[in-house]
Amino acid sequence: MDLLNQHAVGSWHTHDNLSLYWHPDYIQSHMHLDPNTTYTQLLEQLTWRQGEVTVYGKKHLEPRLSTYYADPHTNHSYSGKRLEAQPWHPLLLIIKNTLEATLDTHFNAVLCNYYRNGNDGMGWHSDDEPELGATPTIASVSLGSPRQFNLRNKQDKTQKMAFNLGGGDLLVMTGKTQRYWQHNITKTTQAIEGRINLTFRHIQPRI
Ligand SMILES: [Mn+2]
Repeated sequence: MDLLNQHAVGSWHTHDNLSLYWHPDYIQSHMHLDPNTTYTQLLEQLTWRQGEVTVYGKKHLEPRLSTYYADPHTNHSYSGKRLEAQPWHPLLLIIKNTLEATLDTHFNAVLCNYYRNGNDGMGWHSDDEPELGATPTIASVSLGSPRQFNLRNKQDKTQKMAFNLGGGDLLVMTGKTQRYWQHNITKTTQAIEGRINLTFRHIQPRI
């Protein structure tokens, strides 16, 4: 796969249509940003909202806050929720530009999620909305407290993989990962601080 340029030093995890690239401490080593400062800046400066999603016809408050920044006219929706594109925040733009250089790809949107504590999480799902295309590359940057990120095969749910994503880590999902695998963030009773997750995507224009 021609995804990465020669400067990337993370590791690939590939298995049965799963295609992941994990680069711990990416923010520190590649961008020379302090992950704690970056976390605090984004927590204070992004316009966080608790969204409502429709799952099996019922409306729920999402157990996390989120916000969406993107190029103009880049519409994105999931679980019956349409995301309103806001103009790029300068810090998100810096991270986007660095990721594009590392991964030799183009992103035009970022869905940002804020897990306030261990009671926030996200159930099993795939990022398989049609506007992402058949084989999306999604680059996820974690900031704040480490959280466990799990993956399982859709057909054979005994096939699993887990990552403890810490502040500054980059995890890229690509290839057929969204088609054949699901992911989640499990809730935990441990007393933990918040985590911000920036998921950079490329939304395909509507034809
Ligand atoms: Mn997801």
